[in-house]
Amino acid sequence: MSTVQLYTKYTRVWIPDPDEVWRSAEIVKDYKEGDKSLQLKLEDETLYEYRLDLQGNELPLLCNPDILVRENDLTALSYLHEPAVLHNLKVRFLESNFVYTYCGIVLVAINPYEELPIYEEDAIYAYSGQNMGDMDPHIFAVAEEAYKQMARDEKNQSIIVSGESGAGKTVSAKYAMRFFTTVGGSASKTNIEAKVLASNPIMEAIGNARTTRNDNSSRFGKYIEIGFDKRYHIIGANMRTYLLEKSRVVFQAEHERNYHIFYQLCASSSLPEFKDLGLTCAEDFFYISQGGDTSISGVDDADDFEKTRHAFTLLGVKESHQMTIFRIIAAILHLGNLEIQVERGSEACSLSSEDEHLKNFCGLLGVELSQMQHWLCNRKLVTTAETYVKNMSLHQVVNARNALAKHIYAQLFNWIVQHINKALHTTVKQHSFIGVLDIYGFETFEVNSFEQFCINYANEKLQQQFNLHVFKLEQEEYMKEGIPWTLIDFYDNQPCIDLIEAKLGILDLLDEECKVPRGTDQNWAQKLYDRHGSSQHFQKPRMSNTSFIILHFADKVEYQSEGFLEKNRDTVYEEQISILKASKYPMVADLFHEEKGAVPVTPVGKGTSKISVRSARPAIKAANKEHKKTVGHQFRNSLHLLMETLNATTPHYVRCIKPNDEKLPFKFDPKRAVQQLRACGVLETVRISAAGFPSRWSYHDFLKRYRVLMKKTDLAKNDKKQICKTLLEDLIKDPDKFQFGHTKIFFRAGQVAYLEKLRADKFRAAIIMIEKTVRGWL
Ligand code: AD9
Ligand code: MG
Repeated sequence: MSTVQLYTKYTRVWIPDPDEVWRSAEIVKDYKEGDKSLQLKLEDETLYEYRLDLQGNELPLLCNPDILVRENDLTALSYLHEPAVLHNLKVRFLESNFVYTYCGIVLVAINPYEELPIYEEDAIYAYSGQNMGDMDPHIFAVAEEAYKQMARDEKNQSIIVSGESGAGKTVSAKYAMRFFTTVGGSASKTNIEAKVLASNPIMEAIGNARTTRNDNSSRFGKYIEIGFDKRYHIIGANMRTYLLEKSRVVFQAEHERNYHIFYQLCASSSLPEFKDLGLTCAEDFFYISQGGDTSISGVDDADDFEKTRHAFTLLGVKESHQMTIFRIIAAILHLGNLEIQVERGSEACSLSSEDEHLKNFCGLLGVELSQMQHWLCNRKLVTTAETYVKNMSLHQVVNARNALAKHIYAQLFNWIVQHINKALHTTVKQHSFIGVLDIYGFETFEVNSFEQFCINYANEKLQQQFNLHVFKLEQEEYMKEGIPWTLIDFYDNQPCIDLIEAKLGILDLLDEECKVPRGTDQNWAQKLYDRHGSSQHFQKPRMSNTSFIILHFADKVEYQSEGFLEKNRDTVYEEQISILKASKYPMVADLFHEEKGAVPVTPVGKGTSKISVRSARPAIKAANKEHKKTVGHQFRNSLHLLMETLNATTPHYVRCIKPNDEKLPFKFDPKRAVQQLRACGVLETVRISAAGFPSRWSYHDFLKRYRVLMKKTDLAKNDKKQICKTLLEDLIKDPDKFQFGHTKIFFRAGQVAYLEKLRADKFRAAIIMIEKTVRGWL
C-alpha cells in the first residue's frame, strides 16, 4: 500500500490554519495519483478544495484514529506530528481540564493559571508508591518515579524543568520539592524538610522580579540537590545558581520591577529596627522605580518581607547577619540616588560630602566617606612607568556606579546562597540525591543580547543532554527486545554547540575581542562573519553589520552584538572595591575579599587628558594579565559542570507550556502553544520517537484488536506470534515498517493508523453488507 492510497473518502486530515494553526477536515472523494487537489469537508460542513499545487504538492498530514484521542501519552499516537500533539494537548486541557500529559519520558505541563485542588498532601500520598502508568499524569507521578528509581537503581536522579517565562517552572519545581520533603520526611529534630522548603521564599525574594511576562519571574537558574540517607529520608540539600540577571539591579523596563527584596524592605522601612536605613517608599528610589508602578496586584510586600525574614531565621541566619543583609540592600538604593554634579567648564564630576544618600551609603556599609566620594568620580590608570588619577565623565561615573551596585548585589546574592547551603549542609553520610533544575527556557525577543545568547546556549546544551538520553533509552529498549538499534536515526545538535563553545567559536572570539585594545562589538561581529559565515548554524543578516543569527534547535535567533563585550567583561573598578574591602563591618568586607583581579580593563578612550591613547596601551596589557574570567567563560564552565552532574543522574523531564499571554485560566492559544512545543523540544522528542518505532503493541493486545483482519484458518493456529507475523507480512509489504521483538511488535509511525483504517473499512463493509441483506429481506 502506498501512502497515496491512505487518502481515501472519510479519512481525516490536518490542514494549516492561520488562527488555529491546524484544523481538521474530512476527505470526501478518494485521492488519485496525479490529482491537483483534494476535496475536503471542514468541521462546519463546508466544502473546501485543498490545492496541492499551492502546498508544494504535499498531501496533508493525517489525523489519528479516534481511539487515540485524549491519550495520557502522546507517543502512543500513531501519527506523531505537530497537529496531532497540539490537538491532544488542547482537547485534554480544554475539555477535561487536564494540565499534565506525557510525551514519552517528558511530562508536559500546561499552566492553568488557576489554583487547582490537585496538589494537597492527600494527592502526594495518593501518588506515593504508585506506578507512573497507573495514575493520571502529574508532577507528583514524575517525582514519585524519581524517588522510586533512586531506591531501586541506587542511582542519583534529576528533575529537569524547562519552559518559557511564566510557563510554571518554579511552581512545578516547588511541587516536586514539596513531594520529596513529604515522602522523604523523617520527623527528625533537625527540621530539615522545613529548611529545604524555606530556601524558596528567600531565593524568590532576592532572585525573582516582576517582568512583563510574569509577576514572579526567576532571574537566575537554579539546581538544588536534595540529599537522602540509606533509608531515603531527607538529610540535607545543596544549591547551585546560574547567571543572575544583574542589569535589573540598576535598570527596569516599563512595567517591570527590581528584585522583590528591595520593595519588601521599603514596605517595612517604618519598623523601628530599620530606622537607620534611611529608607522611605519605593517611589523615592531611582533603582527601583524606573518601571513605573512599584506594587504588584495581589502581593503585599510588607507581608512577604515577614515571610522572607522568617525563612532566614528558620535557616539559622543570625539576626545580626540579617541586619547586615538589609543594610546592604538599603545601601544599594542610596547608591542609585547619588547626586552627581558636573563641574562647570570641565567634564569632571563630583559628589557633595553633604549628599544624604552618599552619607547613608557609606554609613550603612561602614566605609570612609571621603574615599568613596573621591573614587566614585575618579579612576586610576596604571602604565608600566607611572600611575595616573583621572576624572571620569558623567557617563563614566554613572556606568562605574551602576557596575558597583550590580557587583555588590551579586556578591550579596552569592553570600546568601552560600549561607543557605551551609544551613542545609549535613554531616550525615549522603546515600543519594535528587536534583531539581529550574532554569530559564529558550527565549527570543525583538532585541536579543548577551543574556538571551547565554540562556539559549544553556538550552542548546540541555537539549543535547536530552536527545542523547532519549536515544540511549530507545537503544536499550531495542536491545532488550532483540531489535537491531542501527534502525534509529537521530539528531544531534553538536554542530550548533561547537559553533558557540568550541575553540575559536563565538565565545572564544568574544573573549579575544575583550582582550584586544580598542576591541569593539562591531569588530567582533565582523570576526564572526569571517570565521563562521559558512557554518551551517550561523548567518549574517543581510541588512546589518553588527548582528548575527544562530540557527538553534528551537528557532532562528538574531542577536545584536552591541553590549556583548561589556557584559562579557563585567568590569568593576578596583579602587571602589578596595574601599569596600576595608569596611568596618566584617561581613561587608568579606563579601569582596575572595574576589581576585577585579581590574578595570576598559581600554582608555578619547578625552584622556593626561595620557595619549598610544601611551595607554601598555597599561591595558598590564591590566589584562590579571584579567578575571569573563562571564561567558564562567558560564561555559558552569554549564559543563551541570552537564556532568546531570549525565551522572537518571533524568526526568518536565516541559512547561504557557497557554496564553493574558494569564487567563484555561485559555489555550494554539499559536503560542505550538511555538513553545517547538522551542522546548517536545516536538523534537516526537521527531526522535517518530524516527524510530514509536508504536509498540504486545502480541496479545495486537491480536485482540485486529482479529477482524485475520483469516479464520490463521486464527486457528496456536502460536500467537506467528499469527501476528503472517498477518503483518501480508498487510504491510514494506518490511522496514515493523519489527518483531521478544514480547512486542514495533511499528514505524503511521502504521497503527493504517491498521486502524483497514479495521474501520472492514467494519464499514460489514455494515453495508448487513444493510443490503436487511434491505433484501424487506
Ligand atoms: V520564569 O521563566 O521564572 O519568568 P516560570 O518559573 O516558568 O517563569 P512560574 O512558575 O513563576 O513561571 O509561574 C507563573 C505563574 O503561573 C505563577 O505565579 C502562578 O500564578 C501560575 N502557575 C504556574 N503553574 C501553576 C499551576 N500548576 N497551578 C496554578 C500556576 N497556577
Ligand atoms: Mg521561575
